[in-house]
Amino acid sequence: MPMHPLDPLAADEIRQAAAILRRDRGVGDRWRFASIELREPSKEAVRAWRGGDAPERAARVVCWNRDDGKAYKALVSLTSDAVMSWAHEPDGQPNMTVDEVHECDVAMRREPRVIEALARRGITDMDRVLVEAWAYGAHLLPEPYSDRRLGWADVWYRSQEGSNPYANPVTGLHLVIDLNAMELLEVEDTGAIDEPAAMGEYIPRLVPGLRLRDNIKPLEITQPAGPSFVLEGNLLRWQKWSMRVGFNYREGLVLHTVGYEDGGRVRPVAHRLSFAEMVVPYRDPTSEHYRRTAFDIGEWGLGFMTTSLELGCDCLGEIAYLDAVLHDTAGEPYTITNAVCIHEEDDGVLWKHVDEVSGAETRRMRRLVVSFHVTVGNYEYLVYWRFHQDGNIQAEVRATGIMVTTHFAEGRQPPYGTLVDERTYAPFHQHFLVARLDLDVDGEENTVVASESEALPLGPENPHGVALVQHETALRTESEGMQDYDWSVQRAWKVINPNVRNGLGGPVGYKLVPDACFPAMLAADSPVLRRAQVLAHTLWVTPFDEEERWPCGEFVVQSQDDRGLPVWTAADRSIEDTDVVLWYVFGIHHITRPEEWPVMPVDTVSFWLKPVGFFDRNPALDVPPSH
Ligand SMILES: [Cu+2]
Repeated sequence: MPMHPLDPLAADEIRQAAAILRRDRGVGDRWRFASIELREPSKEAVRAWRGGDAPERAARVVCWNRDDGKAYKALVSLTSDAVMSWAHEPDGQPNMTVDEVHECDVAMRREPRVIEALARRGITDMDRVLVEAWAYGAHLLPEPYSDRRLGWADVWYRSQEGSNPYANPVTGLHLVIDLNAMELLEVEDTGAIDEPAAMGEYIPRLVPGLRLRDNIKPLEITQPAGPSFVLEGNLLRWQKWSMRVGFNYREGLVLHTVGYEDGGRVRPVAHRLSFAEMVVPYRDPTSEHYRRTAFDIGEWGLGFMTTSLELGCDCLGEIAYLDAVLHDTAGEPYTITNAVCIHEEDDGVLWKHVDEVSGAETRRMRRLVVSFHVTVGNYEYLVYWRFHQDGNIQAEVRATGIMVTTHFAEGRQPPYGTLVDERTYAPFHQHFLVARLDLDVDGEENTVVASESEALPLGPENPHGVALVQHETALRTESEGMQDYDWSVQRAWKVINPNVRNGLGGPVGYKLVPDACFPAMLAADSPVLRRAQVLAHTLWVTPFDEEERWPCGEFVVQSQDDRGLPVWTAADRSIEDTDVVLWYVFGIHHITRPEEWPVMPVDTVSFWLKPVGFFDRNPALDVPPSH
């Protein structure tokens, strides 16, 4: 199978990119590769590509020298085996890496000061200790070390072999670590000694008195003739939908060139769909949690955090899997097997009517699901893109895993969290997800329209008070594109192509149907909001620029200010009748519950993209009856 220009970098390409920088830029043993990914070709190049010849291939690379702390961004041509650009990046730090977190855990468990602090608490088996580094925001960096690459760490303890470390936080003990020197700089120790409180185990053999339900009969999904989708390399086709499946270290799954076949041709819907940032501020100012703001995409990377999926557990039915190829900090590739799951699901009734004379017509709905799962420390995020027969697209995210908890004095109620076990509380926090939606509705020249309802006042034209009208307001500039959810007018946003008309005379369009949006509830000058100004609005709209990928900036580790959306939109560019990108903010306002301990049942949020005048009528009239 010839390589497509949008195919992720293969293992030998990753190796080659690293080798070129070692050869031509003196990248040595003391350096780390933070990221090596495909430099995606332009839209023109993708459209023009007709197969055959190997496409021009290039890699984006971020690496840094541990000795002087300097980070560089490089563009490397794999086709011509040369460095195309190489630039020092003075602001912020490259993303956190799997290697550092692991090396930090190993090194800190050998530190005499850590061993001593734990011994005072009666913890002596260092094999059962977990030291987990988190990234800093610039405003919290301890003064004497603020020019270094730092991590701060929690300490956790497994009460027995193989048990859950997050069940036992070591209260009052935090470490500040120079991640380049892997040197312990400070031990913050309140000396607190807790009685173990929580029953935080979820593995059946470790849960006291647990009896598993025994009245569940097998439920099997079989597709004797195989699934209805076709996967050729990374090209996925299913009924009328087609798309290319991509993957990178940061966004994880990326869907490219999403189109719907209609009237014998593929009509473009989206050029690229992904999750571009995720911000999780903990809303607890106490000493255990005030630093705890995670940028799960910018700091950690959904790709790097992706876990292998297992048939029958993670995905049920006739599954096709795609592996993902990533790399370690030495630039050596490795494979995550079964990283992306592709399958189809029955989804109940699609449409139905019962007529007194002709009887019932019912169609069952199928949907195509492309999904992946990530584990970021204690938490899991499960991401599902679902494509429906009626042209709808749903993006769903499920949060699960183990909540962060802290011991709390007996008989009291914590002010910034919920008691979830004896003397144990889980702090409130929020999970903001930022979807990057590069829609191309029947082509690139699109306009975003705010769509609102208004109930007209009583009057001669409206004597019964039932009149409802719809207002459509085109968003012409980036400042107008900063939009907030408004329940009172049922505000939604339509991406229309004013140059392409449907059979009824209107512009073709797709509607972003907002759901799971909530206000940031952060003061305008709060450090978290300064680093993630994207959270201040539900929607941002920008004109497409291939370099504008990360809404809170590329280097969010130790960032002071958001160097993404607020910087780009300061020019207040036109977003009318052009190639637009939507940045949609939604997520979970997580007011913790006892039922979410010791492991959290999924909390599920989603939004929809629905055709609005994209088709002239119900596009699923042609779905055959299933009996
Ligand atoms: Cu949560």
